Amino acid sequence: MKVAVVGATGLVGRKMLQVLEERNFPVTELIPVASERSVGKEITFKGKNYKVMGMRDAINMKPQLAIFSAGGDTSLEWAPQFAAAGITVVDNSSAWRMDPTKKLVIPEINANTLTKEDKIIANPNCSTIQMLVTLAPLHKKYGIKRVVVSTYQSVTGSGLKGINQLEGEREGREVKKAYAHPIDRNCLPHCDSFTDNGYTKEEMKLVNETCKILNDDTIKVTATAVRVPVMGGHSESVNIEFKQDYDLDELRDLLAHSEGIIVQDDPAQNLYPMAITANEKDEVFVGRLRRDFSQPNSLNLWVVSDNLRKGAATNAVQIAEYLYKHDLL
Ligand code: 2RA
Repeated sequence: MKVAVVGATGLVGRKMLQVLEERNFPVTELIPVASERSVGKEITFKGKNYKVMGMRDAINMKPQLAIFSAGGDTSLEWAPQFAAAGITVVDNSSAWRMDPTKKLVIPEINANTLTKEDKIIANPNCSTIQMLVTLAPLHKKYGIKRVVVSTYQSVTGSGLKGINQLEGEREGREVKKAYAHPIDRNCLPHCDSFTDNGYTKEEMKLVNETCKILNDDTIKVTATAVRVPVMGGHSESVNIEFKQDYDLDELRDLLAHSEGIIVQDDPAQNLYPMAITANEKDEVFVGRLRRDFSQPNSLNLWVVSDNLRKGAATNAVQIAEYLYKHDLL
């Protein structure tokens, strides 16, 4: 299959190439696409060199699939042009996520809603993906009324500029700033930009995407998204109020047998999910499961996942795998 990767030279784009190769997705010809300044650069994929090309040339190569991670503006301009040429687009930007005509997909939850007519498919935000892989089985069994989440997000969520600022500060080098303040030895309650309601766009993604993906607008969500000086992996503290009571051991067992989840939950052995152990893995790691004694039917848990993999590249490739397996391309 001819596959285009749009944004192939970026942090997530490069991770997409890595995951496509690792999972042996049936790519017979790669079409790496990037901005004009990167055209002509060479990309090595499955031992073969490919030259980066521009958008129009990529469309003319007629790939069956294009996986985008090139920012919202580029996706708004070009995803419809790829789709109009009959190319199925899986887009990692926020451009199409809340568009009522576009599917927002986490394969473990709602890939079964996909059809051949879906030519632009949205990949949810990284912090949403890891939270919902965990919440979906719990919502199905117990019904979720309300979620309170605080995130602790890696600088890799800001791409190379986030990594460069942290490394530069640690090494005492002047670098281009990704953030409003220093990030080394600091935490910033500021991911993405602030909106008129006092929340950041990152926090509102958690609020809005949760209801769309679980297809339930009654779920109440409130979020605080924090940038932390961590190189790989987002962590989240999640408080959940259910519609009914639960048995903690039964709930833990349900998660342990849910697709895409690894439960790491043995405080006596200091076993709980950590960014350094989730890094470069595709699962969502859940631990610190405990009843919230402050209100009925409520639970606290801790979720960690590699934001560049399951939070972006792997989820997108898993969508592509579903499309290929079910002959929807
Ligand atoms: C972040 N979730 O971590 C955003 C990027 N996708 O900044």
